[in-house]
Amino acid sequence: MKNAIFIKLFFVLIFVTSENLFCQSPLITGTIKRKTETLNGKWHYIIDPYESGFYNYRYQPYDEVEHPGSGGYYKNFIQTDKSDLIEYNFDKSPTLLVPGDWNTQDERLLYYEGTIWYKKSFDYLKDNSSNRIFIYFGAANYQADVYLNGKKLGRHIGGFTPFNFEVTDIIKDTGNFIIVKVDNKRKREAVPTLNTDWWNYGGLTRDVKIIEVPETFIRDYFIQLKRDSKDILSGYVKLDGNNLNNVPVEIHIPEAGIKHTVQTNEKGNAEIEIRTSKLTLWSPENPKLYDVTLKAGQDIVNEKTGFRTISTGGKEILLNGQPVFLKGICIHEENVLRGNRAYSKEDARMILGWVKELSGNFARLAHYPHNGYMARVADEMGIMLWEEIPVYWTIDWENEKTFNNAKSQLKDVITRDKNRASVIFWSVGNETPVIEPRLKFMTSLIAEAKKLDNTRLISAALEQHGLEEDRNIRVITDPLADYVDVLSFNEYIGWYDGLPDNCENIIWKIEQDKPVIISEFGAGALQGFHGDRLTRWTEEFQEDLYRKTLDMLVKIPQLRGTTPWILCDFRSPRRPLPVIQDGWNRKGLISQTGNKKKAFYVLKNFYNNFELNK
Ligand code: GCB
Repeated sequence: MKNAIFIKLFFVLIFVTSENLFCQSPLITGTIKRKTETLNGKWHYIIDPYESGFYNYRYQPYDEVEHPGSGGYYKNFIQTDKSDLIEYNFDKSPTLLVPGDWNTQDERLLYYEGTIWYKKSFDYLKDNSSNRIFIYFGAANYQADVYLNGKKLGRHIGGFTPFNFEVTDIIKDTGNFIIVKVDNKRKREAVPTLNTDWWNYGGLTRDVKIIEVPETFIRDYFIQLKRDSKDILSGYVKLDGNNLNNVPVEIHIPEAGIKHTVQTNEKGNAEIEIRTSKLTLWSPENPKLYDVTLKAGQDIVNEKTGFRTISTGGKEILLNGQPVFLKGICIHEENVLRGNRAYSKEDARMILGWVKELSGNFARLAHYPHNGYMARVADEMGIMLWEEIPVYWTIDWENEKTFNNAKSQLKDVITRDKNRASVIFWSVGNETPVIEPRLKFMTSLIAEAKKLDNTRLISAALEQHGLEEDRNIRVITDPLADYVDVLSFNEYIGWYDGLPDNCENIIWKIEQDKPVIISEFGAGALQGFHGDRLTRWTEEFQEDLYRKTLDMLVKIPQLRGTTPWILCDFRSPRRPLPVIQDGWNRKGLISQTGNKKKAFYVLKNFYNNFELNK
């Protein structure tokens, strides 16, 4: 009897911990200059809409049953005897390029939502036998189950944030095979949820690489100017490994004459606080970056890093203490010329180059974390950024798992980009409805963002409303407005909300004493389609809307920035109108062919001439 209870308890324990058995390692930051080897390139793939490579005929996951047989794809069974029954073969299957969405690499996959299996073989020789090895994924949309050499490493949920697994004990010098099941099915409880206005690109959409580090290494560090201070660098360093206590960590910024050592505690953590008076602060006019090196034992991390302050005071946004107007534009993570997901440094240069051409100094990376190159290139080019998590429209507000999912996406993007001077905002969502459970959800995310990083501004793209007695009087009544540092809202007056002439009648009554950013406005136009200013989808309609909207917005006394919707046309299944849309949202200022529409020049002209009355 006692034994039976014990056995029961044992199984309960296994069940309770099984979610954590296969778990990711904490995220490694500063991966750019570490010792890495790319796993990008061609990966074999198998399309598996019924997930028969994952579940047996009783719908049990092969990787959880005692006798998986030869069915589970993760084992990569290969026929060795002529009588062997194996109904798949990765090596004879076609290949997809990684990084890259699958939708645009195989005609059958344009609208595909489901599971695809990826496989790559590789050899890997360690530099040093005591070193530790991780496999790092920039992103996989949406759920990834990862296996190395037939062993499950874990599962990651969320399509736009990085994750890594330690493989030190599994990786071999030769003959490794990594298999990833990627599933991009949309789900009600997911983040984002079922309905969005962008393409559900699936696959291993960002870089995949091997990272090799010493036994004890710098897993994470944060070094930025302390909130409201121009002469104290502060943050922390976190080591991972065996000998964590009392390790000296050296922080070296030669150009600023900084050489400073901190000692870790028994958990391998150390606080950083360094006084300095020699820093040239980062700004769009002078995007100064310093070589920052951290050394702990045998580990070295080195990154180009800028330092600046960002804060608000009354209706001002203050960059390095000076009022600034954010001349921005929204961006989706697409290379419009290829018509697919953007993933490279070159893509980032092209996209942010257009922001510069627009005379912009700011970009809103909508509506999910973009790849890590964006913030690095923005650092170099001097473009301030708004980064966002996909808490979009109709999230499952009362579901705790959904909240935890949103929270970990927030944590991961902050972990990845917190040392980038270009990033000045963390946004916790877009156009979420003003209902009770959502307020708790959103304010908890705001609290989390502040806890992780108190040096940046927090916002969310809210909505505005017309008063019942007079629809032309526009107000922000959302209680979330009290929790954000900057009041940002979207408005589509002239497109979804009357015609552009209506802009002249609008009266803004914004009671909140906070800077205001118009996080979206816009109109659809097919590049090359011309007509009068009242004909929808013409460049003239869009141009007129931009003129009238900007005239209207400058009357808002607290206006401190605009990010119209959007830099480039982008793919969206919500947009089927033949000839005009054909699956593209046409609110871009730049077309599918890379041509600028008339409204591009209206905005450019506005940004060139607008000066903040200080
Ligand atoms: C919005 C959304 C954005 C859409 C846009 C549109 O308010 O935030 O994701 O794509 O409107 O084009 O309707």
